[in-house]
Amino acid sequence: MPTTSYAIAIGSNRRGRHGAPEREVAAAIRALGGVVAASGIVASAPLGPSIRRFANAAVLIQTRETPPELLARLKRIERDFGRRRGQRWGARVIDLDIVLWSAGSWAEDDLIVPHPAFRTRRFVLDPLLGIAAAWRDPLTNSTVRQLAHRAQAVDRRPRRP
Ligand code: A4P
Ligand code: MG
Repeated sequence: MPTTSYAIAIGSNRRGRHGAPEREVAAAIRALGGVVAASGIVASAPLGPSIRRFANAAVLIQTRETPPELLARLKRIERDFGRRRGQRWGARVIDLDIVLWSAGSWAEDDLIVPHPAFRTRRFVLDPLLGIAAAWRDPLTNSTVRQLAHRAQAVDRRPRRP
């Protein structure tokens, strides 16, 4: 495989051996390797049933790995960080999701790229905006900048009574 780029979203809302969630995210960025750009680490309110605040970040990496090879490595890192299985949406020491791939899209049962939920999630789009604003989603043809600004506008919309 020639070298391609991936955008990876990182999330944590549970302490691990590196410390608080922010420390776990920073350690995951170091563990990834091939990182060519990294966002800052932001705090975000949990989406979904978990009540614990998240630390989130996004990075760009360059690698010769195919999407399944990269996913296998991400899962090894998650395991190494002490993430337990069978707690979907639960509190986790580290969550590593493949968001975008420079070579386009990938669809298998257990691996879908672009990540199906990234287009409306500010905890993914806000960090990504600083490092990959011009990256185009191959499915909607929108840039990260457009998706991020749309998601920000939705959040600013007044709530109905
Ligand atoms: N999978 C499929 N496509 C991908 C992909 N592009 N990247 C499969 C990574 N994995 C992918 O993921 C479940 C399965 O999805 C994997 O085994 C893989 O084969 P998981 O990481 O084991 O479980 P999960 O993270 O609980 O599920 P999922 O669907 O990744 O959850 P989400 O959607 O990531 O939600 N709120 C805030 N503020 N910040 C967060 O980071 N994260 C979640 C997790 C919920 N709320 C949050 C945050
Ligand atoms: Mg995940």
